[in-house]
Amino acid sequence: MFNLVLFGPPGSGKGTQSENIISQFGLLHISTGDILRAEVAAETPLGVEAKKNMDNGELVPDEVVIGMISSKLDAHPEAKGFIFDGFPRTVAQAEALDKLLEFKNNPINLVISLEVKEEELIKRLVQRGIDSGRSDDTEEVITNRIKQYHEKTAPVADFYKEHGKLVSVEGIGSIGDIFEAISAKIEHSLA
Ligand code: B4P
Repeated sequence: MFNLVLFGPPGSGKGTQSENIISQFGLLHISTGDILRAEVAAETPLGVEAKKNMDNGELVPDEVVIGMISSKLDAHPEAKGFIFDGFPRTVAQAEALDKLLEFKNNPINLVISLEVKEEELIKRLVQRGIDSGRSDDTEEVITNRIKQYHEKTAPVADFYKEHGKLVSVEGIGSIGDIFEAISAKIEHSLA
């Protein structure tokens, strides 16, 4: 089993690169952003509550997101590995994930951090907002999402660095070139 965390600020390309990684390495994709957007679209009680956080650029509470991950892991005992996209986003989530995986005897093998400077993140997300109409891609909300990232999510990188699992990949350039750099890190870790 191979478990990978794709880490980075909002708009760094986690979702974009996950698609390539899944098809190349056959890992099962778990994107908390996608799961939450599906709950919002279905207007479930969880989705109605989560939408308030998401539309303000805030994180959804840890216990909600951890519960979602736990159910996803349980639902796929056949998986040969998982790619965690957009999770963990707080140190509490990272600790909870370690506990869930410890229970299954399959720890996180590798954490890839996509490095993208702030002005590029804002440019990409504003453009995505124009193209897709995503309600959390307005300039005001993006500013808060980046603030939340620095306050709550950036410490997750230190958590994995201390555990010797973090590697960085330059996240600016063509999607194909970035994918090649990511693949090299995964191949190295698998070898
Ligand atoms: P997410 O859905 O995780 O989204 P994201 O951080 O905005 O995007 P990502 O990094 O995946 O970027 P993408 O590939 O799409 O989170 C949304 C919200 O959900 C959060 O704000 C939070 O409220 C909530 N949430 C999710 N997980 C949570 C958790 N664990 N705990 C609490 N709350 C949680 O790329 C962005 C854009 O850039 C795209 O338009 C793409 O086409 C473009 N792009 C990608 N790569 C590029 C490249 N190399 N060059 C140019 N453009 C590129």
